[in-house]
Formats: sequence, structure tokens, C-alpha cells
Amino acid sequence: MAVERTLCIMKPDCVRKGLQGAVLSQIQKAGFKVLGFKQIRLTKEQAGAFYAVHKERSFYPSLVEFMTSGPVVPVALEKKNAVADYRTLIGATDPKDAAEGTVRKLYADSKGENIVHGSDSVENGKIEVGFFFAESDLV
Ligand code: FUP
Repeated sequence: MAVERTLCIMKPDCVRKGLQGAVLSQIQKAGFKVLGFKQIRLTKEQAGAFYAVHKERSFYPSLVEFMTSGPVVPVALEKKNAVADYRTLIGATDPKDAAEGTVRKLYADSKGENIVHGSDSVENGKIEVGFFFAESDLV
């Protein structure tokens, strides 16, 4: 299995609920190395660009609204098989469908406000880490 990078974003609901530590602990216990970690407030332009793939979807405006509603914590992660393993750890997009013990099952209220983001492919893992972190910031 190859070493991969994947991007976690602790979303505004995660920060509002004070779950940054609990979520990071769960990620670290699962064997991920934290390469980069910061708290920022996204602009509408940044959130819109990050989710550009969903631009034509009906939920896009509310997604951008939500992602700019408070601070977020992007976390660059590295591990063998990181992309698939991190998605297993966070669970399905809709917490109603998420497996027991997953981050979204434990903490998320809805499909729209689901605590964390996770990259969906190895290629997007690299691109999304680069969206938030310069290579020189990943240590
Ligand atoms: P995921 O890869 O699990 O983060 O899910 P998607 O890329 O399909 O969706 C990205 C985000 O859009 C979700 F985290 C929340 C939002 N979304 C909705 O609000 N409604 C939907 O029906 C689907 C996604």
C-alpha cells in the first residue's frame, strides 16, 4: 500500500461544538500522521472554489453559507492507504447512514452539517492538501 495524503477539514459545526480535540485524537489513534494543522475562516470565494465540483447542485449555496459560518480547521494527513482509511474513519456523508463509531455517526447532526470533510480520491487528496498548505508548511 502506498503512502498517501488526505485532507481533513473540521467544519464550523465541529469547532462550535468544541470537538477539535476529540476528532483529532480519533484520527491520531487510527495511525494518521498530522503534517499540517491550522484554524482559518474561509471566505465565500474560497469555500465556493473548494466545492466547485458541486456548483450546479441545489445544496451548493447552503454548503458555502455553512462552510463560511465560522472557523474551520484544515488538517493535512499522511498514512499508508490514507484516503480510503480516513473515509472509513469518518463514515458516510449522511450520519444516518454512517457506521457505528465513525466520526460522523458520533457527532454529526445532518448530511449538510457533518463535522468533517474528507478527500474522495488519491488525486483529490493531493490537490486538496495543496489548497490549504504550501509544501514548505508540511513537516
Ligand atoms: P463527502 O465526500 O462525504 O464530504 O460528501 P460530498 O462530496 O458528496 O458532499 C460534500 C458536502 O456537501 C457534504 F459534506 C455536505 C454537502 N451535501 C449536502 O449538503 N447535501 C447533499 O445532498 C450532499 C452533500
